[in-house]
Amino acid sequence: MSALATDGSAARPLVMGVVNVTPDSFSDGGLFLDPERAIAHGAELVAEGADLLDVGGESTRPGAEAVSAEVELERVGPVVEALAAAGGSAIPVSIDTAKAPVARAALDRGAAIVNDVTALRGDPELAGLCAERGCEVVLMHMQGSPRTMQADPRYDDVVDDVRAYLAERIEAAIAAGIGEDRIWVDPGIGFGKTVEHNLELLRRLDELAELGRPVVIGTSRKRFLGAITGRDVGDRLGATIASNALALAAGADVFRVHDVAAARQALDAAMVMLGRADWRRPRGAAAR
Ligand code: HH2
Repeated sequence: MSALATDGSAARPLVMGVVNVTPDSFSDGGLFLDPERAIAHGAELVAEGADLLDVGGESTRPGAEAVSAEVELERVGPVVEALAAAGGSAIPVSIDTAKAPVARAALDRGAAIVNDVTALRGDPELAGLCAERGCEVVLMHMQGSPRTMQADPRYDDVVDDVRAYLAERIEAAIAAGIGEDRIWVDPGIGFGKTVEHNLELLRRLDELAELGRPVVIGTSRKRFLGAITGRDVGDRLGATIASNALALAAGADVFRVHDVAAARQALDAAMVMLGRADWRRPRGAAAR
């Protein structure tokens, strides 16, 4: 199942709702570790207008401890299964993992997309698995690893460096047999980047769109938004929305967010303001 048109373009912005089945995610750790709560949360995000759900069982926040494939799978397995089954009639589920055994089990349970923050560098088995299954793959840029990435991130030119990295990872994915039309790219906001690096990537996102693949962007509630607003992690929705609207204007296609209803409304309205959608036919308009 593809979440995009056959030419790889998104006719409208796709909202990817985050379901973190973890005890330690940076903004919602522990809230949805119980599978029943995670499943209910995913269903709620679908009702709020998500186009995709991204289910993850390992936090990648700076300094996070790695977890084993067994633990990760125990967390995400039942959640993917329930949401992908419900999504048989509704929306595709993405598995946020760098581990082939977790991805395999999630694909077996109905996931349609593999979202890998290591861009297929973390597990040598993952590229072949994705090629074999023909699923969509998100290749994200990260400098270093979650444990160390925020120590002292450096680039010559962050946008040129991220773009070159993603171009190389696209080539590697294609060489492994993954169809180019299955590949999405993501600059990895907050993954080995200073506040300035994140801002520069957002301002020049159009240069990543030139790679010709759908661009995923994940700014939701992240630390750089706290740095520029002085707001705590639970109080960054306004800044998240601003970053999503500007990223949309700069060419982003897929928006990974925790707060789906607000993002959906903002992105649909921004599409009209950008002259890319007709306001006379608002999405989901109440018949009055
Ligand atoms: N950000 C996070 C996790 N996965 N995947 C992509 N493609 N892009 C991102 O920006 C991205 C991602 C971090 O957010 P979250 O999942 O809420 O936190 P944690 O890693 O602490 O679980």
